[in-house]
Amino acid sequence: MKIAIVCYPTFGGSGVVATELGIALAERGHEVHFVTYRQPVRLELLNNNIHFHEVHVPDYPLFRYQPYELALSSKLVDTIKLYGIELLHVHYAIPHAYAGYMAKKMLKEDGIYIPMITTLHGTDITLVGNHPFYKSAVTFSINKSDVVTSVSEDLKQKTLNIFDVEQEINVIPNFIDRKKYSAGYTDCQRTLMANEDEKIITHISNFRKVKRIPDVINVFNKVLKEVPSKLIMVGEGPEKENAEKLCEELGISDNVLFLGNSNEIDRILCFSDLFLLPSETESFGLAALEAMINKVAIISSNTGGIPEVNKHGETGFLSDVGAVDDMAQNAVYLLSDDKILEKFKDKAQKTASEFDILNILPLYEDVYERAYKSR
Ligand code: GMT
Repeated sequence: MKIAIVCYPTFGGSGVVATELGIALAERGHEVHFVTYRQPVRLELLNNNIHFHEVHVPDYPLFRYQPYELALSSKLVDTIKLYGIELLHVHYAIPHAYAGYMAKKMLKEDGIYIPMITTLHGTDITLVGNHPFYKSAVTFSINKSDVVTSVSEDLKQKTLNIFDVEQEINVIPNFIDRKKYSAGYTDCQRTLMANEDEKIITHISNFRKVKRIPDVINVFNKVLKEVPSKLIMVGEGPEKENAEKLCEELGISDNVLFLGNSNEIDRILCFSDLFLLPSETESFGLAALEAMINKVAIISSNTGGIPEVNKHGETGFLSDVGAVDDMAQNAVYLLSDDKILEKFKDKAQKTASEFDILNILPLYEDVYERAYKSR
């Protein structure tokens, strides 16, 4: 099929999922067209089956806010016509589903019918879409989608609770590409990051409030009192500066490395022992899944879709949001006994394997087919 994918091209989970999905679809022989304002970060190679179309929004002084939706829907119409695209898949409802619907309407005027699949990722429902300023438009564009998918059962339930949704919501979990990890890393350079007697704890996120970055630091501070260890913080975002300050105040800066955004998180995760994800809310927790496939155990909050990924007492532990002491205790328990840690790491990797793209891709292909047939 010829598929247009709309997503955020940034380091966020929704963009990563959309990009990896597009790459996998292209490998299966579909022709994939990414339409977004920058080339997605994980999209390296463009080829016959993978195209990228940049949405330009000219800066005009009259506008206080530049009309991105308008530019996006216009670009969609042109691209769909030019390449004979058969299906539109938008990731993250705001504003993509809205712009997608407008494109659909415009194309209909020319006798072109294009089915639209909307994938809900989390904050488009729980934080942003929920806002009264956006809610009507988000409800409208979800209901106008031909097929709606959500990345976890929890997000599906939240969507049904928050919005007046008439559409069926299909749960299609996020995924990893298992074959990338089966060989392991021959150049996994643990010694660059920590001494031999130290354990390595990692956190990866966009450093927004919802990630509860101070909890990450406070859990680590408690762990450090019991277990020699290093904390690796990967990502950029508004909470990063405060996190650096907190490390200074606690006197633990020498043990915490802030690496910024990385395109090579697997090279960091391959030598990590534990991953911390104490988020306020998380529709899925793709970062945890990526850690798990790299054989990393998880200490996380028991919120949103995380329990669908991190199995309490098997792949790691779940604690209530903000329960820093409990998280630290669980982390110390795992890090203090290599045999136990290894068992959890193994189970984490096995559990993550169930989310292999080979199992998930056919679910997307099914909904594509259904949407296409409903024309
Ligand atoms: O984690 C973020 O804040 C970024 C956000 C995004 O839209 O990229 O992530 C959301 O989508 C990811 C991919 O489906 C999920 O794994 C994350 O759990 C979800 N984030 C939240 O719900 C906070």
